[in-house]
Amino acid sequence: MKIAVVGATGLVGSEMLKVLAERNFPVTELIPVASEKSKGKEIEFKGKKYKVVTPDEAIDLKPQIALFSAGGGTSTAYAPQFAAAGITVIDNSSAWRMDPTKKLVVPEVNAHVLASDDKIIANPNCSTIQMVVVLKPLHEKYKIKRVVVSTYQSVTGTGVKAVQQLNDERAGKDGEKAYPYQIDLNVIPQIDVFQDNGYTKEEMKMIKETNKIMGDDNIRVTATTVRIPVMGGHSESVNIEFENDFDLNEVRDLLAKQTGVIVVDDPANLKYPMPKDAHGKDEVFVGRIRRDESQEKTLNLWIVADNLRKGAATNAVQIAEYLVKQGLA
Ligand code: 2RA
Repeated sequence: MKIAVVGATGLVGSEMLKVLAERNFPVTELIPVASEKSKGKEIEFKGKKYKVVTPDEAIDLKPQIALFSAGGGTSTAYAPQFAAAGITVIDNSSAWRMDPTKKLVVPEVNAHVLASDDKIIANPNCSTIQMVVVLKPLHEKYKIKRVVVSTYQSVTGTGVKAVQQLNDERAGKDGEKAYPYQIDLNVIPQIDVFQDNGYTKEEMKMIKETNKIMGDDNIRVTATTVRIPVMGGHSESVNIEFENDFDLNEVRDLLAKQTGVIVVDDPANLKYPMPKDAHGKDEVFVGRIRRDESQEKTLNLWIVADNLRKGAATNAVQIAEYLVKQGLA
């Protein structure tokens, strides 16, 4: 297949190239796409060099699938043009996620909603993806009433500039700032911009996207999203209230059986998920599984995943794999 990666020079775009190669996605020709200023730059993929082209040039090259990760502006402007040319777009920006005519997909949760006429498919927000993969089997079994989530998010979620800010601060150097405050030796309780209701856009994404992906608007969600000086992945403390009671061993079994989830939950041996271990992995890790003793039918757990992998690139490539397997692209 001819595959375009739009935003190929960015953090998520480079991860998409790695994941396509690692998973042996059937790429016959790669089309790396970026803005005019990166045009002509060479990108290596599976030992071959490919020249970066602009989005307009990429449309003329007619790939079957285009993985977009170049920001909301590029997606809003170009995804419809790619789609009109018959190219299936899998878009990692937030531009189309809440559009009722577009599917928002985490393959382990709702791949079944995809159809051959879906030409722009939205890849959810990183912190939402890792949470819903864990919520899915629990909702099926015990029916979730309410979720309270607090996140501890890696600077890689912001992009290259934020990684540079953290590295500069650690080296005692001045440089460009991605955040309004120092991030090293600090915690910033703001991810993305504030909304009128006092929540940030990231928090509202976690709330709305969870309902859409789970296909259930009755699940009540509240979120506090926080940036921490970490690089390997996002962590989440999640409190889940169910309609029905559960057995802790059964919860562990359900999660262990869930595709894409690895249970790391052995407090006696100090084993629990951490971003430094999740880094570079495609799975979602869950641990610290315990009852909330302050309220019945309520569970606490801790979820960690590499936000550039399952939270972005891996999920997008898995959608592409599903489309190919089902003959939908
Ligand atoms: C973040 N959720 O971590 C974003 C990236 N999509 O900032």
